[in-house]
Amino acid sequence: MKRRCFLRSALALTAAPACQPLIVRAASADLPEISKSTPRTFPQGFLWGTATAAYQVEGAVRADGRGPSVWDTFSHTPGKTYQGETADIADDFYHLYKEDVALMKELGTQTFRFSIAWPRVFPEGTGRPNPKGLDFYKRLLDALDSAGIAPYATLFHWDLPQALQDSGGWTNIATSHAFADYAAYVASQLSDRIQHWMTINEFDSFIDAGYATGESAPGLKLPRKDVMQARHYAVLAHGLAVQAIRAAAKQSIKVGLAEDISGAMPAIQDAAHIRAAELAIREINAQYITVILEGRYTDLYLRNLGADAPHFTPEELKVISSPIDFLGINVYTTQEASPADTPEGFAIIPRPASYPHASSNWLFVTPQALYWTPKLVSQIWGVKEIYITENGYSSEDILRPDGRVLDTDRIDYLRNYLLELHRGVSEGVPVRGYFLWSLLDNYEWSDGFSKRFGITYVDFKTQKRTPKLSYDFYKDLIHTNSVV
Ligand code: PNW
Repeated sequence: MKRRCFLRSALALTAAPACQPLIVRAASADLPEISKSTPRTFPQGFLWGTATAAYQVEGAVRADGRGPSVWDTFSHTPGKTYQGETADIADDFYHLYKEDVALMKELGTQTFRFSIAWPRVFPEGTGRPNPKGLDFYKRLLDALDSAGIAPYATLFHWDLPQALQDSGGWTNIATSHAFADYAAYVASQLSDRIQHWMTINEFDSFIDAGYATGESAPGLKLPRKDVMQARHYAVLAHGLAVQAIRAAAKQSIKVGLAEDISGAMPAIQDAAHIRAAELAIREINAQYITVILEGRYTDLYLRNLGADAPHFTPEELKVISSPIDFLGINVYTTQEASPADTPEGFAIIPRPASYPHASSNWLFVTPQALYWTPKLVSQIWGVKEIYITENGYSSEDILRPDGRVLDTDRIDYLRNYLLELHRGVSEGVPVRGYFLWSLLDNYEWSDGFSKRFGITYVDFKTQKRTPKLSYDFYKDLIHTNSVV
């Protein structure tokens, strides 16, 4: 009772007469001034940014000739998303992008990661491009340029043109070639203004969740063999696009991708656990990052799949492993590995029920993910340039009557993760920049608008933007290039 009284008084949330003596003490002038903790400063030139994706923010799904994507179909299918919510309007970024670029400028970010909607550029997936769709990105690039913010563009963040899905989507190799053609076209049109390109965002989230569990668009539950083949065609699409972008580019550009690499970290820091984490990262990412960086599927991956293993050719493996200039990793969470006497040589420790998580119940709070994931990736594969292409937190944000959103749990999450990132960078892990997910609350896929990841609160009825306390936290951090 006493304790609660103190807290209420200190925060001055309620006038509680019984707490008066404590308020008097807090206001007293003879308290010592408490110093800040030592700032952990990032290297000069470290890049700070925010990230978004087309379908999650743009809205305007029928504007200027945009064709339907699998996400339009999926979100309009009853029972697929939270309360049937769709991103028909979302943040209306298509019309409000100038206001949002102003928010970025005020924040002080040097970079912005966004995705280009394939169905805006090729409404049917292939065939004739739609110049009006591309014009939107030219307008956005103009606004970013005036604000001095460098664009980092992703070509595919899950919004596959529905027409391609109608002929099998990622289970059809024609989709891989269509993607390369789309990538070549966009690069030919925009590479004079965009230096950093990412082919694909998070394979697992549109292949495994789209074709195996059905939780994401197109919402299918296909036999394992078909899903394994779709995985292969998706990494093939990445490789073909890397080559296509380079061939079409008008200036020296950098190509990479953004992968939600399944992380693993040592449960405790001894040599055996570190080794287990190393083995785990390579093996549990065999189907995506490992084949992209090594040009081969691991023996264990192929053996475990048996007759369901994908069909592939040596030429395809060469294409898939086309050299990239940087690796983008989306880092939200990780899991603990320990050594095991199994063919894999590692085991993933099941999480205790009390493991803390965000509002999204998959987002377990593991700050050390930002230390271990980039460190292991750089050391296992010799990657020289890494970006954290996403990191963020869903909070039960409340817009208070005074118009503020005090998202202290998000701040705590970001501070702890960034301290760990700083630890790695100080030890030489080659991370060049960090993109916070997300600038704005937005459409969180099948969770609809029920999960808020933004550092800016969005009222989806009025489209009013309200920077949260975490926006101020990030602004200070960028301004000082330090986490404190
Ligand atoms: C990423 N998981 O998705 C996506 O790139 C974003 O579009 C998305 O809004 C953001 O993270 C937040 O969810 C993920 O289950 C979805 O581990 C699910 C997982 C990870 C990333």
